[in-house]
Amino acid sequence: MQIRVINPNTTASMTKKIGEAAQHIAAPGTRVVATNPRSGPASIESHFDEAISAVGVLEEVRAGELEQADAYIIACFGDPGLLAARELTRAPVIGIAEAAFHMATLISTRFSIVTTLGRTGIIAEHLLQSYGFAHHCRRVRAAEIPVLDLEDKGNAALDRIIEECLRARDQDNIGAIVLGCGGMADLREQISREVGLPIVEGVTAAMKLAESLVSLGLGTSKHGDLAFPRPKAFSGQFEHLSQLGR
Ligand code: 5HY
Repeated sequence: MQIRVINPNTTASMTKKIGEAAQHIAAPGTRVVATNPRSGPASIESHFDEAISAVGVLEEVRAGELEQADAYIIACFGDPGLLAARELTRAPVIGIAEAAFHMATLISTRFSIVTTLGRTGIIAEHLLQSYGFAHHCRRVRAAEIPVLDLEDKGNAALDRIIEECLRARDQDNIGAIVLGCGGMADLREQISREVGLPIVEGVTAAMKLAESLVSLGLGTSKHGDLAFPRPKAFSGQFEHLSQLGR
């Protein structure tokens, strides 16, 4: 099977890292195609960044449909454009936040999230509410590091994340920790060793869920709100979408 892993920001080094982490955990026979939009924010750290990145995600799903992708992963912890992306395909589309929440509640009754910036924590809280996991999450913590600090091994980003995970372990009365950024895709094993708690990382969690759905022959339902968009005229920079609908 071919799984298209979409990094919604435009930082190629992060896309490469996310793709390697996904391929590393993939089952034999699963091929990961890691991509990012050509247009959009270098990192997603606000509602504005997220709104712009969602259009890029949709363009990547449209490209994936031409390459017969068997499943899609949206590798940003805000799950930007998730439901809209599901309208464009019969294949499963998994957001890394939603995947991590599902996995964390299968191994613990309570978990905390450790993300990058406090201001993006609210986005995670909104997702916890809308996905129905709010009562499982004790706390959304922030290491207060810009997302792109994760691309430079030289700074203290990893130490800040581990410190915050240790605080969560010692103060939040939890059974697991969810890492709240796609840019942390390569950190799960190291942090788990340092903190001694199960660490759920979204990209790898989403890979296993996507493989499971494809192997079960389960895809995005086309009955109801996730049916293909209705055909209509689009104008300006979106004119090319006019022949999209079915
Ligand atoms: C992410 N931003 O996963 C989010 C994380 C965050 O560019 N990739 C980003 O901190 O909200």
